[in-house]
Amino acid sequence: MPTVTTKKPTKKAAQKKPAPKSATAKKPAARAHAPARTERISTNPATGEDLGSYPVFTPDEVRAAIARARAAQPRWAAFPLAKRIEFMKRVKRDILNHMGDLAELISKESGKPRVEAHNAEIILICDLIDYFSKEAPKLLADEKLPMPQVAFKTKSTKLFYAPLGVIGIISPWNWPFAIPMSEIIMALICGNTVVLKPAEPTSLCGLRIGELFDRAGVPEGVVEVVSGSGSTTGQALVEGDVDKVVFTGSVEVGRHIMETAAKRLCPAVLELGGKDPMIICEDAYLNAAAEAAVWGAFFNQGQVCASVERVYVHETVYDEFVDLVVEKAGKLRVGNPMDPDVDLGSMINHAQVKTVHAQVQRALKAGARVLTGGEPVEPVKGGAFYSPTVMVDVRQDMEIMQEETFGPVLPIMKFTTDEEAVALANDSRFGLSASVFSKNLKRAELIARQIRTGAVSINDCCYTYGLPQAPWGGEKESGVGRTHSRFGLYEFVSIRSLGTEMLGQVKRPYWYPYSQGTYEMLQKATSLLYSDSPLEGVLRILGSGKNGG
Ligand code: TAP
Repeated sequence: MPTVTTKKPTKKAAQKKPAPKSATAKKPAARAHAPARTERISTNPATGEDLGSYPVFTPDEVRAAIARARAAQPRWAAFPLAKRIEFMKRVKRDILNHMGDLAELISKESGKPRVEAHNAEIILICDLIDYFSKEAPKLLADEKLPMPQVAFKTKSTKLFYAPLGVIGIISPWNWPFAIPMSEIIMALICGNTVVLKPAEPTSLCGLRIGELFDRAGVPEGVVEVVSGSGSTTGQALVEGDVDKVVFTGSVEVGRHIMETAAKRLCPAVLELGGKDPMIICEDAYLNAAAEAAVWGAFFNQGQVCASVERVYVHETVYDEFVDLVVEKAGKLRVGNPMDPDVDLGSMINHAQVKTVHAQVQRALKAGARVLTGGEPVEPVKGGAFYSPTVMVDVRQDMEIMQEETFGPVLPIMKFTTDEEAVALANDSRFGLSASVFSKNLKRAELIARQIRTGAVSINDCCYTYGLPQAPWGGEKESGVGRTHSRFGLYEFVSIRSLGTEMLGQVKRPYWYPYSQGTYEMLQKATSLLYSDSPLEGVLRILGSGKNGG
C-alpha cells in the first residue's frame, strides 16, 4: 500500500477528536442513510471552537452509498435536461437565501476570511449554475456530423452525450464548497449521480452540500455524501463501483488515486498542486503588480493550488518591486476570519503551520532572507496562524522555489531577459497557472504562450478558476483532465456516435464477397477521390496498371 494511505490517518487523527455523545446535538442533517458507526468533531482552526460532529463512513457504508447512487441514476438521467437544470436553480435559490450562514460555516471550518468564503465560493457557484443552466442545453445537444465520404452518403451520423453513471468526487479542504459543488453540478446536469467524499477537516461543509440538494428536492441517492478519512472512506470510494473518479488534492494522493482507479480501468480526473510563477517585466504597472502579488500569494492564507508561489522580477525594477511588496504585506491584518476587518484568517490546522514554517526555515538555512513575516503568530489564542512572509535571496534550485508551499510565503527572484524568465517559470514539475505583468500586451502574450501551464493570465492572477467558461486543469504533475467550461462538462459524459443507414434494403459495396473486381474498383475510386485534382486522378488510374496504383 502506498505511503499516502498509511501517512494520512496519522496526520488527520491528530486533528480530529472522537465526538462525545452529547456533540451529536450539533450534527447537521447528513445524507447518511445508514447509521454511521462513529462520529468525529470538526473544530474551528482559528479558535478551537467545536463546530459539530460528522459521521465516519465505513467502507461498507461507502459501498452502500454507491449502490444507492447507482440505483437512482437511471431515473435521474431520464429527467429532461431542463428539469435537471431546474433542480440546480433551486439549489442556487437556497444558496442565495442562506448565503450568510453558508459563508459563516465555510469561514469557521476552513479558516478563510468570510469575505473570501463569499467571494470565491458562494459567488463562484451561483455564477457556475447560471452559466451551465444557459450553456448545457447547447453543449449537450445532439450534433449531426457532416458526411462528405462518397461511400457513406446514404448514412446520417450524429454524436450524442450519455451520462457515465456514478461519479466519485473527492475534494480538498481549501475550497470546501466551490470545488465539490462545481463537480457535482456538472455531473448532475449531465445525468450522473454522485458520491462525494469531502476533505475531513471540512466535513461539515460537505454535509451541508448534501443538505442543499436534499432541500432542492433532488431524489434520494442522486447526491450521497460520505464523510470520513481519506485512507478509509476515500479509499473505499475509489475502489468502489464508480464510473469515474474526480479528485482534487495533492500530487501524492492523486498519484495513488490514479493507480487505484487504473486497476479497474476506471477513468480519473486529477486536479492537483501547483507552484505558480508570476513574471514582472520592467515595464509593468509596478504598484498594481505588487498589489496582485501580495493578494495572489496570501489570499486564503496561500493555501491555494493556483496561488502565486514564486515571483520573477526584471532586475531593473527588482528593488522597487520588493519594497512595494514588503510595504503592502506588512499592512495585512491576520486574525479571526469572521472579523470583517481581517485580511488573512487561519491556516487549516497546526500541522499545516508547522509544514510551512519548516519549509521557510530550510530556505533560511539555504541562504534565503525573510523581509517580513516568517513565523507563526497567534492573534487568537490557540489558533493556527502564520504571518504573511516575503523572502529574497532565493535561488531556483531551492525547495522554496520548487516545491508547493501551500502557505502565505512569497519568494522573489531577479531575471534579466524574457527568455530567462520563461525558462525559470518552466523549470518546475508543476504547470497549473501563471501570470505575466507588462504594459506591452503583445510582449506579455508572447511570454505567456511559452509557459507550460493550464492557464496563464496577463496583468492579473488567480481568477481563472472563477470563470465557469474557462477550462481549468494542469499540465505536468499539476493534473490530468479539465474542469469547468465545455471541456470540464464533457469529463462527465460518454461521447457516443449514432449512425443510421437510410437505404437499409441495399447491400453495401464494402461487404462480402471480396473480389479482384472490388479491389480494382476501390483503387480507382481512391485515385479519383483523393488526388489533388480530377485530372491527376484520371492520369493516376491510366498509369496505375503496372505498379498496382
Ligand atoms: P490531499 O491531502 O491530497 O486530500 C485531498 C482529498 O483526498 C481529501 O478529501 C482527502 O481526505 C482525500 N484522500 C486522502 N487519501 C486518500 C486515499 N488514499 N484515497 C482516497 N482519498 C484520499 O489534499 P488536501 O490537503 O486536502 O488539499 C491540498 C492540495 O490540494 C494541494 O496540493 C493543492 O494544490 C491541491 N488542490 C488542487 C486544486 C486544483 S483545482 N488543481 C484545488 C485545490 C487544491 P482527508 O481529508 O480525509 O485526508
